[in-house]
Amino acid sequence: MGDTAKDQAGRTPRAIYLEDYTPPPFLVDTVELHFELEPDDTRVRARLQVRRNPAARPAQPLRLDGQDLELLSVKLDGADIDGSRYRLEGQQLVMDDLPDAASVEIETRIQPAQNTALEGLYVSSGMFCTQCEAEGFRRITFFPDRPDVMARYTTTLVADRKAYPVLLSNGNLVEQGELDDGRHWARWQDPFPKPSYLFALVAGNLVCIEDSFTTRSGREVALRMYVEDVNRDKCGHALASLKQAMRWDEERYGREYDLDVFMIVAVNDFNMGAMENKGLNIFNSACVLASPDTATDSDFYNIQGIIGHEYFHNWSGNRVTCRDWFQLSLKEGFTVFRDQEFSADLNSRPVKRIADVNVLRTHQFAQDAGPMAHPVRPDSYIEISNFYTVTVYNKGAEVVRMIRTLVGQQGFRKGTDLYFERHDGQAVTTDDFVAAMEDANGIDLSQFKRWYSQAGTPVIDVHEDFADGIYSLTLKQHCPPTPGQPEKQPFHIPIDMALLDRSGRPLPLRLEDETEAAGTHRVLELKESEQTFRFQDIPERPVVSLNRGFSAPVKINLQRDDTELAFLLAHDPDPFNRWDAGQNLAMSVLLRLVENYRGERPLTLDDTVVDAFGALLADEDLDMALIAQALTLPSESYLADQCEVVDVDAIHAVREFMRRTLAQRLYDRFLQRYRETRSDAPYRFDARSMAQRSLKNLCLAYLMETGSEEARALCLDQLEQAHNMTDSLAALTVLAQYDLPQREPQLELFYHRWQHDPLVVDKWFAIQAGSRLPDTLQRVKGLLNHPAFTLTNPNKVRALIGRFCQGNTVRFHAADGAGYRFLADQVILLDPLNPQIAARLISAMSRWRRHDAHRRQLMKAELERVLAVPGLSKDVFEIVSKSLEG
Ligand code: 0A1
Ligand code: ZN
Repeated sequence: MGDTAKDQAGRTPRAIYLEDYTPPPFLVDTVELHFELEPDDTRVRARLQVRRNPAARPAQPLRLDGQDLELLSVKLDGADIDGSRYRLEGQQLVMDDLPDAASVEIETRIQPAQNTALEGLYVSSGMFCTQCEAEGFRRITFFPDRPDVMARYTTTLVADRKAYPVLLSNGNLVEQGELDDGRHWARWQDPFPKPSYLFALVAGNLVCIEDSFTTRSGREVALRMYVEDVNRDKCGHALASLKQAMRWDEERYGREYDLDVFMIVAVNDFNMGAMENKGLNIFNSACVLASPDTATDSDFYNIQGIIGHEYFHNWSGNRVTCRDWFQLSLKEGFTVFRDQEFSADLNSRPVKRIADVNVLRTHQFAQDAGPMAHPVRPDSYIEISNFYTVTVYNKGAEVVRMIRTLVGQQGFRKGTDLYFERHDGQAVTTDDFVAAMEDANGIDLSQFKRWYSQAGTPVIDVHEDFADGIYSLTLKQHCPPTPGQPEKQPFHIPIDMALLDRSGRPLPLRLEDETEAAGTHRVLELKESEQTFRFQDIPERPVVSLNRGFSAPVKINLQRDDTELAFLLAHDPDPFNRWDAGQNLAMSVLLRLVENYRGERPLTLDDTVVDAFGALLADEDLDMALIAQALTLPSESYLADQCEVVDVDAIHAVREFMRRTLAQRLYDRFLQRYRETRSDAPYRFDARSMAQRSLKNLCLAYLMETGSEEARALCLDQLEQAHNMTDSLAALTVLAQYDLPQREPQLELFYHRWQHDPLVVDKWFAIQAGSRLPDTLQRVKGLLNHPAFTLTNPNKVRALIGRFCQGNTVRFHAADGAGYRFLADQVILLDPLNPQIAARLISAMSRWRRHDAHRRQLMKAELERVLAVPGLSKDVFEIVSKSLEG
């Protein structure tokens, strides 16, 4: 750890360790909260019924967390007490010598309008709202702000009736009334015990869009969505998705909703996507509001998934919650798995799987290979907000998926039934989750649990042998070292596989100890460092299809030539592996081009490769979305991850070369497909129409690579004619990549058309920040001063700065270091306002060691400049210090 940096309180931030966990000394049975809401002077009264925890070490004091609070008064069992009966110790209020049960009442003052960190109670577009996960509740009142303290909440809100006609909190509305000073009040009661991170309140001038859902046991649930009046027409998709999610959880997991009302609120300023507060989900407006003319297919798709995700948390997270924050993946990994399956069931399963694996391989594998690598269940952290990561979420979901693969669909359902039954109302650990799976299925998953405790991406080296009708497959696993974990034990890895004959048909599989063949695919369980599987009666040398459907989150090391990859791309019956073969084919071509980039010879592309992609494009039977995914070349950042030392410019140049060459050689096919897929039908959100639009827009992007007049005319025509955001944004995004006379006027036109809609303006910022044109950084800097931009809105920051630094590899990594300087400057400005967002941004430089010496030096210097800033947040401190160390 760097030894000069200090946190905001002037201390060097300390790490918290899983092994130091101890049960809470006191439990809280009930909480009565009373809020008098004023933007600059909110009074909070909290009355806690506390009781000594019989499971804790005796004679410990009561410790209540509190941050940035002005303490006004403390009462014990109804009587005022003075400072001799309690002490403020760091960020805790400590009371010694309490009786075994007591009522503690505390009054505090906070300033929500000054809260730019967006944790705790804050004001967004004139409304009050909260974000308490992970440790935001302590910014509202003094409380044991840890998830293993579960209490019943009653919340009274008092506010000006005109400015805040809507007053919401968790649970059911039990009483409301008027005061004679123009204020009104409402009291909400949540019958379910919950941890403080699930507390929420909202007060504002909002309209309510209503719907309802009848549970399968016949209970009627009121569904209410609260939004600003201008957004009243953007609620339909979220409400439809919510009903789909409610039904799906009943059908797939036997889980019903448990309150009489389910509320969703859209807010403009939000650090993440959404939050599962009990009965009162709060959403980033970008992740919930949609209409065909302002939201794209991927927005619609994501909203459906996020609505599902937050709803599913009601069981996986709220009714059964986490004992401590090291267990975050208990709720997040499982819930991501649930939302992935929900989307797969409602749309195209292979398309969803490919998208999810793409995220995992580009972002999670990269995290595993860098200084912030951590296990799915981390064992230490400095700032928990930094651990809402692709590892905890997405790799966590893969771990749950592997359990399902190992126990089968029915065994998995038995396991989840047991888990919910055993732990309803409890705060538990990932070990408890695994134990339920083991007990329900009578199996031993002790080796498997290494997936929770060991970081890093396992690599499997594959060796094949074929002789005398016996095909031998040798799998050798190893896992590279990660910070704090130099050596790893072997993982328990489920590898789904098949053997294909010359025409692509899967062969019957019989292992040496079996009497007859059973099935044409197999889940092999690799548990040793090295294992050989021998398949009998194989008539010819087969082509192996390995890790089908990406059954394990590993890297497979198997040398194949272009012909074999092209064969799999054309024939593998597993759609995921078909796509994967295409990616591997493109990747091996691109990596060879990178090798030769600085040599004498001009770049060339073999016919095998062009023909393979051309055949795909012409395939009338294949799902159009799969074609589009297969024709999308691996991203520059994914390619960079495959290189020892990253050559940013070479990677960019060869990828552009391959796109251009495919576009030129397959021009007619792209054109034909483009024409076939254009349609004037009104917008519909369904898998088929989305697939059609994705293929059409992919074709347009390729056609534009050729620079033809014809392509340009098509692009401009699409911009003009488009009757939905998917098509107009796709055309504008392509146009923004080229220095053409129409570029500026079209960007301007778009802004003027949509300037009243902040979510569309975000897209407009992002398009410009993502342009590969050389002057992009200048442009981004200029846009920082645009009236629509503000550093205090996370969506704006992500659209402009985030897109440039994380989604525009070639411009961000410009050799003069201007991109790095820009990022550090922005992080230094942002950190005092919103540390969470600042920390996420600076992560763009955490893998600086992988670059050439010149860029390494530049990035390191910028990281050091950030680290030297006095009063740096814990959030940024942790990322920067670990990046410099790792
Ligand atoms: N539990 C939420 C994610 C979330 C985490 C932290 C937040 O504020 C800092 C907000 C949301 C989810 O998984 O959706
Ligand atoms: Zn979640």
